[in-house]
Amino acid sequence: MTLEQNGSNGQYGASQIQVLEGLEAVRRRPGMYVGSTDTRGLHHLVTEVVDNSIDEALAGFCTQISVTIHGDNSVTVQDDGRGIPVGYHEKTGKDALEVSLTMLHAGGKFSGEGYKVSGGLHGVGVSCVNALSEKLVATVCRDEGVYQQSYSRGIPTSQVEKLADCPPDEHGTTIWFMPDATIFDEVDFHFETLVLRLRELAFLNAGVCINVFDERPEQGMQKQFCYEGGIVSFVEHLNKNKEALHSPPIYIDAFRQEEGKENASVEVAMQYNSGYSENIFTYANNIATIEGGSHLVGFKSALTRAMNDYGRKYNLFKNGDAALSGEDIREGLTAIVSVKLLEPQFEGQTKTKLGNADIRTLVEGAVSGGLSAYLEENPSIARLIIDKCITACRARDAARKARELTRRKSALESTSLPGKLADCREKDPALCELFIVEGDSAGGSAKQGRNPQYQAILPLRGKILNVEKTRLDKILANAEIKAMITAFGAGFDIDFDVNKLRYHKIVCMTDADVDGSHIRTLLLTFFFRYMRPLIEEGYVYIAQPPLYKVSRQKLERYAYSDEELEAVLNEIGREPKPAIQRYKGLGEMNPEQLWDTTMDPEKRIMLRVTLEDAIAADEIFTILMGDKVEPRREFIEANSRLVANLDI
Ligand code: 0RA
Repeated sequence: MTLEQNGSNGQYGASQIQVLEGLEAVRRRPGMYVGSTDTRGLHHLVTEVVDNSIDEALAGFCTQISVTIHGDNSVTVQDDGRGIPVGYHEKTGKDALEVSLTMLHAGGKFSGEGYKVSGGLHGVGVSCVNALSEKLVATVCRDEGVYQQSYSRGIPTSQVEKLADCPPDEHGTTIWFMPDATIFDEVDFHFETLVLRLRELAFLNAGVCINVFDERPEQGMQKQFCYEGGIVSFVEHLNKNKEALHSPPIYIDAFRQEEGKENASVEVAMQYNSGYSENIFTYANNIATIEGGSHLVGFKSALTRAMNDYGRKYNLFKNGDAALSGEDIREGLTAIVSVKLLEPQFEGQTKTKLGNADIRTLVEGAVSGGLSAYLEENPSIARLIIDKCITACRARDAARKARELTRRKSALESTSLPGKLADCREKDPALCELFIVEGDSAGGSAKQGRNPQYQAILPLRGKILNVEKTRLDKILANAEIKAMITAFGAGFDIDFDVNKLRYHKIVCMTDADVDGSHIRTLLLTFFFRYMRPLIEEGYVYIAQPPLYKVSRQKLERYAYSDEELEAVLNEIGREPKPAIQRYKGLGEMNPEQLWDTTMDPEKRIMLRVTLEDAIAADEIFTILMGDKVEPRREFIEANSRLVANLDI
């Protein structure tokens, strides 16, 4: 290292040693500063810089941020904030820009004033990004000049130079950097990863516009995120595939002041939908607090209290002293709780639980007051919501009773097997197979065609319930569902115990047509939502009945696809005109044929259902079986190949 490289004034003084020690610490233990050196840590570099721009926005000086991934995998973050200060810095004798980019925690510490709440997960500032970049160039437009300085691995490679005049109305900071490939395991940026985080930031900071560009030739993507509605838009976005009960979402905000200065704020947006799941996301200083914490506790208790107070005040509960539980009140609720505070304490296993106790009081007060006022001002919406909560409460009660009933039933197992079930003689589950058959007539064929030693048959009448659109109590009241639960013998939902399963092969045997594939999806949805271990353990199969029978005199052949039909015809010859029968349903096969083609372990083809990615599967089932038609259509158009292979 040469002296020229060491600083703008060429002095190797105390502050310079401090800088080198700081940068060295970051480079030696990058995980401490950006979390990790894998792809997460890499993307953290971008958000670290963007967080600084967001701080400018929160301070009221920045409205536009753009992030560009260049063709060489370097990144530029540009904003129209005040610009990192430039000029002689007394304490260090260096340029303030150099100090910001090379000294740890130098970020916003200049002014001491202002309300710096962001600063990212680790709050380490741009200097860490600099230390972990092979090259970085900072360009600032302020005080009528465009200033620039370059660095390599955190060490300046140029002086701060004035490049041009900065037009009077312009200001801002541009950071270009190339991540250090000797530090990160992987230096490829993923557009989608950045998009998710940047969209979240745009939602959390109303009015800040974030543009994302991907200049890499094979990508060529551009997105803009700009939400005047902030977290209200966020909630609308989360509910977009659901049916909202009221519009717009409820919005509440409040802040706390001490000695005339704001030191904490809370914003809440919430909207009920017709579904049954609870979706509450909380943030502290723009960081997702996945483990919850004081703000979440404050929100939940205020919500429960405000709803119960309102219901009691207007006599909406049948039983005068009835109270709704928090769970009932949160059914079908989508909410964002976002707090900003001066010194957040992050606790918990992954440091994503907000610890600051005083924030609970702030959130609780704001939500209590804000929600009560909203309910008073919007009586018809209030009634709609309370009604939904009461229904949830009754359904929960009914589900509890139904659950107890199935619990008791499964204790009596053998005597309570469904009447429609033709069970097998074998008792070892590992050897037993259960065929779930569409329709009573196919059920009849299967019962006659099976090997009763180890094959059981359960016929289902018509379409089964779509559990995605049905509440627990109704699901448990459904005859076909009840028959499956008792036949399987392993319970249901939270009581499901795969060790009690009576068959290690559960085979969905449906017609090879659209209805059949719909019924199969309904069955898989039910297993996925309420008996997931069944799929995880690989106990679920899909039978493959043939599509065609080709016969010529005594010769009989089956084909399971159009390609196979061609092959069969080529093989046996088309000339003496073989008869081709297209099976429209299992019911068209006689017992012997069904055994031969679909059930005989020696000859049959069965597909085992596997679970590659539970989150993706969750999304797919929501889209395929949920309420909204449009996302389903879009999904099927975009993934028609994937849907065809869904169960393979
Ligand atoms: C220190 C002080 C001030 C702003 C910034 C840093 C700042 C840093 C970054 C990083 C990316 N964009 C940024 N924009 C600003 C306050 C400046 C003042 O008081 O004028």
